[in-house]
Amino acid sequence: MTSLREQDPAIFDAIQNERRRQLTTLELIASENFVSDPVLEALGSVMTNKYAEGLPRKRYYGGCEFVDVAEDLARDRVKQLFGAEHANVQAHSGASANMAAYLAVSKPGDTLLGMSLAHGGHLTHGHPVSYTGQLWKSVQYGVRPEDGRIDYEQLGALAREHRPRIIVAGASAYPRVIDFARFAAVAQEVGASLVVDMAHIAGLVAAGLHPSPVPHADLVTSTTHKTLRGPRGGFVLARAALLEKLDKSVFPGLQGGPLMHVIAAKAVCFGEALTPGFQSYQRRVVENAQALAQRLLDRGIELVSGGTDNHLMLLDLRKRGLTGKIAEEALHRARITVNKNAVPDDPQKPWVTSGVRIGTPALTTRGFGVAEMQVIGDCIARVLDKPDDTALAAAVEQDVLELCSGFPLFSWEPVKRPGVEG
Ligand code: DSN
Repeated sequence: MTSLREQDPAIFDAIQNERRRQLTTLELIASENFVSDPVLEALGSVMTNKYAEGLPRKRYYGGCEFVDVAEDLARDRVKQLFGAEHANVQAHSGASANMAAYLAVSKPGDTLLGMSLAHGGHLTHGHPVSYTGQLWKSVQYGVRPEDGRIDYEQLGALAREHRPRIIVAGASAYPRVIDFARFAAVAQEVGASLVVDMAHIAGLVAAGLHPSPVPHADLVTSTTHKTLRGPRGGFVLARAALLEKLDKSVFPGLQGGPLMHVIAAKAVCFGEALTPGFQSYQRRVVENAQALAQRLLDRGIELVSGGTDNHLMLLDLRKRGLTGKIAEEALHRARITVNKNAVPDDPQKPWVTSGVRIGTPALTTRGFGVAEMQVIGDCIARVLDKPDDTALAAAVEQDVLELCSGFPLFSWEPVKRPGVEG
C-alpha cells in the first residue's frame, strides 16, 4: 500500500490501526469473519471501475465481457453450493437482499410475518424502524419464554389470523436449529410465500451442518461475509419460477450498478466454500461454539435456550445485574470484542440490552480450537465476574495478547504487540 501511504496518510494509518486491532483482539462478534487473501485481492481489484447495470450478456454498458465472467462464475458456484435453481448475486447487502426478495413476491401494504428483533430476528424482518416495517403491515412472532426456542404454535396462530403475503424465517441471534419444513407448512396452509434469511447460518448450510432452507423456501436471502467468510455483500436464491421477478426486483427495482469487484470476490468465496476444507472449517466453528458455551455454563453464565446448535450463543446477564452495554465495554477493555444484544423480552433499551452475543466463526478461521475456547471462556467469565476491576481487565488483556500471538492472522505478517510498529 505504498501509494496510499504517500497520498493519504490519514486513511493509511486508520487501515493500519484497524489491521493491528484485528491482530491483537479476540474477535467474537458472531456475524464477523476474516476473508482469505484471494477474496481480499478480488475486492481490491480494477473491477471496481466498471459499470455493469443489467445481467451478464444483457448489460446497459459496453465493455462488460470480463465482469460477465466473474458474475457468471459467482452465480454458477452459489447455485452449486446450495443446490438452487436460480441466483442473483448483485444485492449490495443482506438488507437489500431481503428488500429485493419481498418485492419479488409482494407489494408494499401487504402483510409480512417475521421474527421480532427483540427475540433474535432482524430489523429487516419487519421492525418498525426499518422500511420493511413501515412499507409492509408487519406482524411479529418470537421465541417461547420457557426455553428460548421459536414458538411454532404462535407462528401458526398468527399466520392463520393475519393471512400474511410473506412469512420470513431466519435470525440474527438465535442459537438453535430452525425447522424450515415447519415454516413451509405454515406458509402453504395460509397461501404465503416463504422467504428464508439464512445470512447467519449460510456457511453451516453450505457444509451440511444445518438443514437447508432451499427445498422449502420460495426465496432464500443471505449475506456473504458471516459464516460464509466472503466479502461484505448479499445474494438471493430463488425457485426458477421466480427468476425474472427476482432479477427485476434487484435491478432496476432496488439498485443501480452492481459492485463488480465485490461480485468477483463473492465468486472467490463461493469457490472456497465448495472445497472440502470449508466443511471441516464449519465443523470446527460449531465444535468451538459448543466448547465455549459449555465453559461459560460451567462458569455460571446463563445462556438463552441453555446452549447452542450453531455458531453463536446469547449470554443472558439479567441475574448478574449486568447490562449488555457494561459487559461489552468491560470485555473490550480486555481486548475481547463482542456485541451487546437483546435477550427475549429484554427490559432494557436496545442501546443498553441485558445480553451479549458471541460467535466463533472468526476465531475458528484464525485457527483457534477447543482448547483455546476454554481459555477464552475463562477470560470472559473473569471479566464478567468483576466488570469494574481495571487491574483484572489488564491481566486478562495480557492473557489475550499471549493467546493472539500464537495465531497469526494475515498470511503476510506476524502478530505484533500494540504500540510496536509493524
Ligand atoms: N448486523 C448483522 C449481525 O450482526 O447479525 C445482521 O445483519
